[in-house]
Amino acid sequence: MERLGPNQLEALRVQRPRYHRDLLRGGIVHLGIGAFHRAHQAVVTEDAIEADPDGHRWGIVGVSLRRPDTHDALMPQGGLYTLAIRDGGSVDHRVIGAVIDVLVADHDPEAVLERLAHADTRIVSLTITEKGYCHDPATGALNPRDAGIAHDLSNAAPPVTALGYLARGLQRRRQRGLGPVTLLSCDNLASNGDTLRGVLLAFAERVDPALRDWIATHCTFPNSMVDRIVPKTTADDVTRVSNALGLHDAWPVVGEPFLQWVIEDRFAAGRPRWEAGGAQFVDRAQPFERLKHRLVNGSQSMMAYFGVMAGWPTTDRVIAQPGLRAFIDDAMRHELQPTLPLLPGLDVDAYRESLLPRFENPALGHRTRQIAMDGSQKIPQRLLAPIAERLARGQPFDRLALGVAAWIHFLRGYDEHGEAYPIEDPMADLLRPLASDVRAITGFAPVFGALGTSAVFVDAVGRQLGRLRAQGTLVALAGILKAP
Ligand code: CS2
Repeated sequence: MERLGPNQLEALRVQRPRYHRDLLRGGIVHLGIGAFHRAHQAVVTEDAIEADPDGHRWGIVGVSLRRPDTHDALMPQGGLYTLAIRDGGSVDHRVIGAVIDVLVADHDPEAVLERLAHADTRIVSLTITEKGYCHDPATGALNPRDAGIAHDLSNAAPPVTALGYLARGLQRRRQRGLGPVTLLSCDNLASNGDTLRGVLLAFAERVDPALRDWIATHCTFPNSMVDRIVPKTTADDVTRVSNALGLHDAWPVVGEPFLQWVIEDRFAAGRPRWEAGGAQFVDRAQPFERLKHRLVNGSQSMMAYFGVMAGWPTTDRVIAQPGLRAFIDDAMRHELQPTLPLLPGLDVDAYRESLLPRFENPALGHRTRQIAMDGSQKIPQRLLAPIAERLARGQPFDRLALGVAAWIHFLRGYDEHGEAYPIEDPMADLLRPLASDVRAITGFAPVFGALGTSAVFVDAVGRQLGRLRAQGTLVALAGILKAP
């Protein structure tokens, strides 16, 4: 089968770029060009380029820190790839053209630094996953003990962390007298822009206080909420998409129809007309972040740990269990939704009701093991923050405590059928030895913070963990459904 590439665009029978790709310039540098970026921000950018006569300024230069796989798959295709939107039995294909180059920092660090310091670059966006911020998950502050940060602060070249690249790239911009840039985090962190600003300024301060001040004055860090379920692309997806296209696409992306992007409109050097692709601009994104991190991601994490332990490999299989569906619905309705701030103009009940159908989309195959990764970085904003708020108000939180207990249970490394799985988490080595003792693990401050000192919290999690261990997931869930 012939390979997808710029020469085939005219003949494609699916939606394809409706603009002159050769005019595109790299206004955006995106760190962490994984499937999520390619199915979310890049698609909204594609719409913006098409809608704006001046849109060619917003081509995307993607950067992978270490892995060459996206570069190796996309560059022989001239940056083109297919987005397959799957909803139950229906599928819709679109070839996206917004990515003009992919750099691999490990192979060519100089090219990445030069791109950050390029006059065309106006936005540096990030999907580097939660752990990429090298922060203390409980507080959001930079963790100077992180091995990558310690390496990058020691001036050893080249950098190994995203923060190291950002600081060095911005240092070059400053030295060259280049204009400001916007640093746009698109990761699922609480106040993601503020968190990025905090860790980057703390890092830059240690490099050179004048650099810190330059960044604080010249760069903006809008908070944003991003949402689209994008499972890891499988070999089967590659075959199915290539067959549908009639051309071999080495690395398409697969996603659900739903897409949401809520961004604070604070851009230092302009931005694409992302509204054309459905992005929503607001003064404050944090209320939307909370809505999403708690209802969508909090539910997903709970489903993931129950699913891995009980042997349900995908979220649609989890939600197909009657007890599970009722549990997630109850947890959202009674324990998560009541913690949300006011969201003027949003029907939160309708939003919540739309989530179960998204989780049970059978065409996605969203793997519970994928979501279960990096729990130490996810649990704080997804489950612990709402628990802390309920605890402060004297409200019950047994369902969320069961969710946290399921994560701790998962850390033992084998499921209820005895099958072992790897714990993929940057804090795995620290957490695993603590996981057998609820007091020890909840005392682990980088994840639990002050919540770990609450006897009410520790007892509640301990009770649910005891039930999971003694009775298994299904019985423990049935028990909590009967609780008042
Ligand atoms: C998931 C998210 O893997 C995970 O942690 O919870 O990737 C989730 O699917 C997205 O945030 C949905 O927008």
